[in-house]
Amino acid sequence: MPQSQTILFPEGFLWGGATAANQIEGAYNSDGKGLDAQDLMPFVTKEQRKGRISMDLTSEQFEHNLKDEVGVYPKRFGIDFYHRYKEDIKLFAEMGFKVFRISISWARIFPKGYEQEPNEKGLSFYDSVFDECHKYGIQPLVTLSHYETPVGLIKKYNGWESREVIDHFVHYATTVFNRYKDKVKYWLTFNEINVITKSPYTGGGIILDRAKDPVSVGYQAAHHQFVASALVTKIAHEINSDFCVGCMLARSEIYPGTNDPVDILLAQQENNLNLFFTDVQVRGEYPAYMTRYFEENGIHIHKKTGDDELLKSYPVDFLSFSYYTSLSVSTHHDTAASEGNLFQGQVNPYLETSDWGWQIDPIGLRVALNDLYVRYRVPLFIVENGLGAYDKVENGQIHDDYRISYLREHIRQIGEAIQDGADVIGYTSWGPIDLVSMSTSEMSKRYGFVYVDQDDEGKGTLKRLKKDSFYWYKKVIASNGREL
Ligand code: BGP
Repeated sequence: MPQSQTILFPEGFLWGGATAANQIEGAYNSDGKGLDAQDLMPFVTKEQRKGRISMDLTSEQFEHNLKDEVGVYPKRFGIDFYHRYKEDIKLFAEMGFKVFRISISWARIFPKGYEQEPNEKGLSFYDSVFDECHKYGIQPLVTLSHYETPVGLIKKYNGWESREVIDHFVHYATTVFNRYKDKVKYWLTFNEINVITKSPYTGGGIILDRAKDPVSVGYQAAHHQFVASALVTKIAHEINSDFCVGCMLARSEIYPGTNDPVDILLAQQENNLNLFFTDVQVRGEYPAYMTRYFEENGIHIHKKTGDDELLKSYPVDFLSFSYYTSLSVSTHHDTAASEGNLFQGQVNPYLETSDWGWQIDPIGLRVALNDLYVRYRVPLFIVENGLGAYDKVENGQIHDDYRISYLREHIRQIGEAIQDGADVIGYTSWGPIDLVSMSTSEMSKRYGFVYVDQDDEGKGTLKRLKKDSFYWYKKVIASNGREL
């Protein structure tokens, strides 16, 4: 397969790293913050997962975890970014970051999610974070909702099951758009919006056994998020015409496991189920294949008059996505399932896997970029990609050549896709500093260029150490991707 000798990234390419409030901040109940969905997620060991990850809570688990205020949930610790953001942003600046992706914790701004008046302490925390970024010429890229539905909205409405949550989200988004209109240009509405149909609690604060129609609730909630996203895109542009608002999809290129036409069709259908979300958010309409899917699966979506026009009128400005792995599907063999953070497929014998069993497929990223660009013709932004691995500290050093090689190969394929013609505007690797895992709440699943001395129970000095990959990524950014 011919590969370019020199990979060329466009001038102004947005290099950086991506995080989420619930995985880094800690201080889960400081300065008026309310609890959010992620504060109640328990620690899940590898043995407990047995290859499948549950990111949903039953009513019983929810009530139980809610009463437990002793902090046994490691996510609540984060990595103390709330108090150490200056030190951390300085490290990102040293690597030359052009952009830093964070989420605003909704429950820091509106502790229950539905108040009228925002919590000033929450707002001023993000003021300080953005100011610190700008001190070094780093653009913040802000996710409005990264699995952080406030617990108040879960209790009152069962989260995004209810249409009423749209108004509260719009109020929250409008508040932060106004407040940060001169500090933030790039916004994402819902992190990995497609997760809501896989894991309604994580994606939308929905407790399944409370849902009126458990079969339809994921897609119904997705509809509410589409409407919310369109409304805030409209408002964002009214507040500042320079704002760029993107959607965010968990993307895994889905391959047919064999060349049996039945498998080709299956892969096409699975890809459509994944891309349905961006079809709505970028093209502004429900695709016909979903009408059939809904009918065949007994899914009923309630739309209000005017919803379709709204979706059509306010599509997003760019498409962002996470990419960790590809998936294979086949009707033929029932081989072991491959793992992924949220989606499972079948083992692809051509691919190696990470310590957590996620298949590593850099070429799949090139395929994904090319497919997305051909389908949508809008700017693309890879806002998550990285390798979760165990790291060893030896004499204060971390030799993470495995991470460097993972990232190098993925970045190389981004360069190839750019040369294939895809319009790619940026790349933020996941977890530039070690953080708490989303799916397992582990600390030992590390993604960072910067090591954080903390174990799975939240114990450690929290000292930050530069890994070998820190110096490597610095070189990559300084050479605008020429030196890999
Ligand atoms: C994505 C989430 C992130 C993140 C990442 C890695 O799906 O948007 O929040 O954590 O996956 O997953 P994990 O932390 O489970 O390794």
